[in-house]
Amino acid sequence: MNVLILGGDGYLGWPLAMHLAARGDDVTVVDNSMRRQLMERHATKSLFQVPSLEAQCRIFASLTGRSIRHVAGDLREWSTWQQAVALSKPDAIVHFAELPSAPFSMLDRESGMLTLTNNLTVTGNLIHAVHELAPQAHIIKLGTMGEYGTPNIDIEEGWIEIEHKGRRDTFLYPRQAGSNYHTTKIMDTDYLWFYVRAWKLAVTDLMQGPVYGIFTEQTRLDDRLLPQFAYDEIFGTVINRFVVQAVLGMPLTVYGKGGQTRGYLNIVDTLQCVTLAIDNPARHGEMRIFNQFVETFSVNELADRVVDAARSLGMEASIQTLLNPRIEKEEHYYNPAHRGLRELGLHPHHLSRTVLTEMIEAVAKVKDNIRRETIVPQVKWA
Ligand code: USQ
Repeated sequence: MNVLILGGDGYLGWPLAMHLAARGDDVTVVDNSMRRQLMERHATKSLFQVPSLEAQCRIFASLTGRSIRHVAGDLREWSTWQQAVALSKPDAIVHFAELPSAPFSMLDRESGMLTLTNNLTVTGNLIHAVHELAPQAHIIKLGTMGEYGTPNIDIEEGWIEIEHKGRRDTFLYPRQAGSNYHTTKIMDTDYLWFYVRAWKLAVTDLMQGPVYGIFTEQTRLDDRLLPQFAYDEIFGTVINRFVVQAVLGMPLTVYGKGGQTRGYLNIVDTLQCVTLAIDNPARHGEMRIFNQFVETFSVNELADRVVDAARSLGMEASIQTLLNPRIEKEEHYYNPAHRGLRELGLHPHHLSRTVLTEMIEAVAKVKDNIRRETIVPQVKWA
């Protein structure tokens, strides 16, 4: 398969690029380093001091004999698309090239508008690039479980059949986002759904929950191949943050009552899910939606598990309840379906004590890199 990965420098894009290259796919990554620059600007850094994407591609090739093509470019610019599509001749395009942070999108006007314009401009260019330059390509778009919000009814896998005044039809499942960022993902889905109908694009939209983890078969090869791993209040996701907090010996930052429940998955399962989508493409004219997570936890359950794992290693660990900086339900019903990827063959990895202790030990080795001052939440929704 020829696979073009948009946003190949990210926490998920880089491990996916190595995973696909290792199994023999022809992989091209595109990135404009926006995420690295924004992390620098906000005085936060990846926990692991990883080389540039270009250097990582070279190191990976020297260790494995497999090459990954790299295009340094901004996907808001059409010239980047012309270059990347000509080089890749993609069968599949995986779209990770979005600003993925809810707190960043709520920071101020500039960050909110950058999230909106970047995410929708890249998706818009993707639609036109496939139509004009790669009409056979299958689009695999990273959406988010956060598009659905936390409704008081079961969450279906993308679609819902509604009966109204004696008539029936199927619609996108109702969406109600919890941040500016999550709202851009809803708009992406609507945008793609229109062009699936208009231009018969083949689209898989993966509604992913928060991801955790460090290690994949390839990131284990060499420390220089580790992904960018954020733990700060803006770019870090909750499990990764809790692990870093435990290593520092600071109380884990549970926001509000801690009953907020989401569907989580290990980074290795993200790679599995995207690969399954690539290998089993949507049909042209089909918008296929999968809910991409393995198990659900409340924030309190996650904090308890991290405390348990840290204590098993002899570390002191505790929990602190903070005033919730976000506007979200802190106790709610949550029952999302997640059948599609299992049916395609997903073998889930669960959040075990072993997984957590391995993460804690890896973070402890680079404890001196942690910037403690970036952990306590400052960005508020209200
Ligand atoms: N939370 C805490 N303490 C913390 C950090 C977070 O209690 O220190 C809580 C949040 O309030 C929220 C939950 O943990 O209720 C998850 O927060 P998160 O920051 O891990 O995840 P979120 O902001 O929802 O966004 C992340 C990714 C995003 C992805 C999304 C999937 O950054 O790219 O789309 O997870 S989902 O959550 O299903 O929408």
